Amino acid sequence: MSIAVSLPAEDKTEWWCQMLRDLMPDWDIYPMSKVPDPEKVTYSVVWRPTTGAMTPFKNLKAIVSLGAGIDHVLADKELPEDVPIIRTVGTDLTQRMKEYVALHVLRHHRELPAIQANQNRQAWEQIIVPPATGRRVGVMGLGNLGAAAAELLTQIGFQVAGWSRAPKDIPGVQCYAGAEGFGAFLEGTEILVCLLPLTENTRGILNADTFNRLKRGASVINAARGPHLVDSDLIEALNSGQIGGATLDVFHVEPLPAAHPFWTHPKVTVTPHVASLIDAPTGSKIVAKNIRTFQETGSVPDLADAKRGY
Ligand code: NDP
Ligand code: OXD
Repeated sequence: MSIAVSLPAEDKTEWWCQMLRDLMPDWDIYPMSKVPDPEKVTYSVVWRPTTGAMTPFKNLKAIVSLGAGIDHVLADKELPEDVPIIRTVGTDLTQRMKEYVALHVLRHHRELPAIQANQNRQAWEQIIVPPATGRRVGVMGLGNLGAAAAELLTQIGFQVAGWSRAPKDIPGVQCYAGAEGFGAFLEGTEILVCLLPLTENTRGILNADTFNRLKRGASVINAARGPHLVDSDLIEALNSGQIGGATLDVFHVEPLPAAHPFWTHPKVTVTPHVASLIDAPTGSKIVAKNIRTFQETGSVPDLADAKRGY
């Protein structure tokens, strides 16, 4: 019974292995590259695994994604077939995402980037903004993270709309669903927050057509995945004024390449995929609990549906 752990950075892999060993002393836990007997590996714990890395594990019972998203696992085109994928989610991670969304929605709502730019040139200019009750925020994705963020935004006072695949009922949130609800969801939105999983249906969804349906000057916050966004469409929309500002936590290529225009665009805030960063001390407890539960019962509440893509 052994567990193989793989993250892109070796020191992080070692850190996670150590945390898991402390919590699961009865298991053999190895960095994936140092597994002595691949036949004995029954669980893998991964973030962005390399293609084919799990092929030698013929007795895998489950793959644990070190994150809520599973797109980084499904990106492995040689992934062992029909092995359940467990998402790593929890109140701690949801809380972090709520903080990130509230911070950046309020920042755009209160025009903080413009106020900071004014301070830089010592300009005393009072920008008048409506109260939150006069602002419509749209949240794309109403899962663990989107629903929690939407609820928090209603508590601050925003008019909140939400969009999901299947219809939802969230107190205080105007909910829309499916392709047929997308246009009505976007209409009048001044701050758009993306918390969708990356699937074939959502790739590129933050595009020119979507931006053109928002209120002119709207802001966009993408804390989901880089490929949700068509980068060139955002730059065009920012330059034309259709989009007033953007906060981006995730990118097509991470780390964001030095030459990428987002780094220096005056209307873009770049954060380095930290919206809800999972750390080993907290995350290892969730992972250990999930592996134990799966081992005992053959299931866990946070199983992803690989066919659906999330
Ligand atoms: P969930 O799986 O809990 O929720 C996904 C939501 O998206 C659901 O409401 C689902 O609808 C909706 N959805 C999926 N496909 C579509 C579609 N085609 N059209 C409309 N709605 C759709 O995911 P989480 O909330 O846990 O996480 C969301 C994403 O956030 C993750 O996949 C990950 O990519 C990203 N993330 C980013 C982090 C960061 O630090 N930047 C940290 C953690 C996650 P329905 O409910 O009807 O199924
Ligand atoms: C996740 C992430 O998917 O951190 O959890 O991006």
